[in-house]
Amino acid sequence: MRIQKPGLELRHASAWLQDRGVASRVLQSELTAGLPWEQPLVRVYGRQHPTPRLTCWVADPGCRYRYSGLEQAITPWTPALEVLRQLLQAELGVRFNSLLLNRYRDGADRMGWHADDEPELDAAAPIASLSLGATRSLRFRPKPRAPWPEQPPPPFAVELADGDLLVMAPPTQQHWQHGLPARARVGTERLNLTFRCLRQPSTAMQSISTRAALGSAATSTQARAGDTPSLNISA
Ligand SMILES: O=C(O)CCC(=O)C(=O)O
Repeated sequence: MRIQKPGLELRHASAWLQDRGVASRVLQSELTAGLPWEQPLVRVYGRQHPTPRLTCWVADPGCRYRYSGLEQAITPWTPALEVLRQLLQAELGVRFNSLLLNRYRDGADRMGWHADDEPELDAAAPIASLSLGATRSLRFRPKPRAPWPEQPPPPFAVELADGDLLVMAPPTQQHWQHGLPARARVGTERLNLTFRCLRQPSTAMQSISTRAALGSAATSTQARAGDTPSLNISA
């Protein structure tokens, strides 16, 4: 489904993973158990807070991820993540060189309002977001200072369920913010994977300090072609 608003272009494909034969539950378990999840401390208004979720930065060599003076270690692509990257690249015609994973342990974990608009990101490339596990609501709101002709468009939300793909195409990050609020009644985990294109992998850094208060992390990315390894995530 296409969602178009002034300055925003999204594509939401329900059960995208399942439609490609990926067993989402198996994939979720593999990623949950197999990745070196971190809960970094970020500085917000001079005070340090643990991010209200776990994160993992997977990237090509040189794609550095930095926030609040800390640099998140680069985790190499696992076979499963490489398969997902190849699938997305084939579908979207984009080379992704990095991937931010967010792990929301339950409905209390969240992500603050932000836009993925760091200068290190290739602003001409889309960000591809895959969801696994619990359904959560991703909210969008227009940036206050964007050049809206009259009234800014109203905020809205997209419900992201297990296996869904959300493509955020340019110029969405330029004019809109997004965030994932807490949802009290959710008691199960959700993973979100955002595939990104970093413009200059060797010098790329990311700053997420202000979006961190309510939750946050986020970054940039890009990729390369190669053999698609097989793995045990087929349905
Ligand atoms: O969890 C989500 O769906 C949103 C993740 C996000 O906004 C980000 O990684 O920048």
